[in-house]
Amino acid sequence: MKFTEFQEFQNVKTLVIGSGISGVGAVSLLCRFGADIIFYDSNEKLTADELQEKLDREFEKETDRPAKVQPVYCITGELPEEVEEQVEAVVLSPGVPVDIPLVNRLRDRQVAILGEIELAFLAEKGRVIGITGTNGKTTTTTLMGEIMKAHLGQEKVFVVGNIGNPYTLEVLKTKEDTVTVAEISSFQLETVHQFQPVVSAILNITPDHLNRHHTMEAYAAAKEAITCNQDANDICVLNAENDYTAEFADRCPARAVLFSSKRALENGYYLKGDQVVKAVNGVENELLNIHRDMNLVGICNVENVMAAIAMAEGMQVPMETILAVIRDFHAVEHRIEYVATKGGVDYYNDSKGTNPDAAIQGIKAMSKPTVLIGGGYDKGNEYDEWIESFEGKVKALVLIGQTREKIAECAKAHGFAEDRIYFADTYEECLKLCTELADAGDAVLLSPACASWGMFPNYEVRGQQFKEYVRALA
Ligand code: UMA
Repeated sequence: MKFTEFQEFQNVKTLVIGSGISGVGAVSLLCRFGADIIFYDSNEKLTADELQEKLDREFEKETDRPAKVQPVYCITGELPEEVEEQVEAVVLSPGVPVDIPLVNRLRDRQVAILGEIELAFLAEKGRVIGITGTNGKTTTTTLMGEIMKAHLGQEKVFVVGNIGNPYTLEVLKTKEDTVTVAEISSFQLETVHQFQPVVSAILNITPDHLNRHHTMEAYAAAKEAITCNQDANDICVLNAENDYTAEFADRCPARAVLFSSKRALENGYYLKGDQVVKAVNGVENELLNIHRDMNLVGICNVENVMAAIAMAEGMQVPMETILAVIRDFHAVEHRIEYVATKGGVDYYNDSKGTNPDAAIQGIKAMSKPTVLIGGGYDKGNEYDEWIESFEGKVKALVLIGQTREKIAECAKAHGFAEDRIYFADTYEECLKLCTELADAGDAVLLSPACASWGMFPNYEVRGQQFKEYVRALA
């Protein structure tokens, strides 16, 4: 069974797996589609009543909710065989791997498997901009949303997806003249079938989430799937300096538009000295000065800005609108975010540095001796390049979480002095150590190179807690 129209869900026995924000969004939308829903979470610590309460809380907010919708059957723990047998379609939350036994069995039975993004897209009425990449997605998506709002008006733009706003909860507001700016993770791209952005971007592809995708090839393929329904009328913005995305430019089904932070391009956007330049057939046009016309720091952000300019031009936004928004735009929370100066020490929250490559950008952006907080959930990443990027800037390493021993061993192997490595069990302890280790004129940076899972529900909560501890310092 294949779903190409949302009307096809009428009375279809649909299993929604995962009771996080995506699952709640998917159920809410499927109710409108008239589906016969089973809302399921494999976490046996949750109860069916708790799942129902999550739905009730969402439904209460929905003022336009139809009076008559089918009741939702909620279930947690093991899914009974007789329930599984009835399932005709399944909607996966992003955090649910596509190769767990339950999903494999359903796939073998030819049951349609959709992601939450795909489900939402079936009801999309306007144009979509899709943004993926290992790092920079959230900053670029937020900036892109602001540019589109400046161009079309607040009410005509929806910013959704991995950024933390489920697409399924917004899509019914879309109209022919609206634009949806969607941050899409590799997890979400594993389960798209019809999803077709008019403009997409793959900002970069570096090792991440390998415990889920198993190989770099599979991870890159998931990212490339953002273009799987695009054609030559569509645009895909790609980073000319990333091995994976540069190579993809020749295979990309959409018209590839390139940006580079390292060299001039015959056609595309690039950094030349302190200027972002656009070239058309080798003819250059200076667009902005990265110090005067941007508040964001770091080369990674210059790349994000170039990608946003390329996408916005692809959406026919006038350059003066684009540049005006960039001039006013400030760092997104949890991305190399300045928190406070306490005792002469600057504190930065880069909790979104959830993989080594993102964390490299974090440390690169520091200009002072830095006490670095790292460690967290083990996604199977290697830390060598991250440690090498310290370049004498890191005066102490405070490590926490599942990966702390692995990182410590790696740091020592790269010549980082053992007596400058410290372990903490809690974030409170981390902060205490940092205040002892950092002197006036230093910086403390939380940029863990690891996900927060296991200690926190997500990187936002980790960053919030860090900021609370910092603000409470004398
Ligand atoms: N679950 C199962 N079975 C499983 C696995 C999980 O039932 O086999 C259940 C869990 O018990 C849990 C629920 O699924 O109750 C969680 O679902 P989820 O992890 O998909 O969480 P959501 O709250 O729906 O959040 C998801 C994204 N989470 C992940 O991709 C892990 C959010 O991205 C995203 O903001 C949100 O959808 C809206 O689109 C977070 C993230 O960490 C921020 N993303 C990764 C990243 O940015 O690196 C990809």
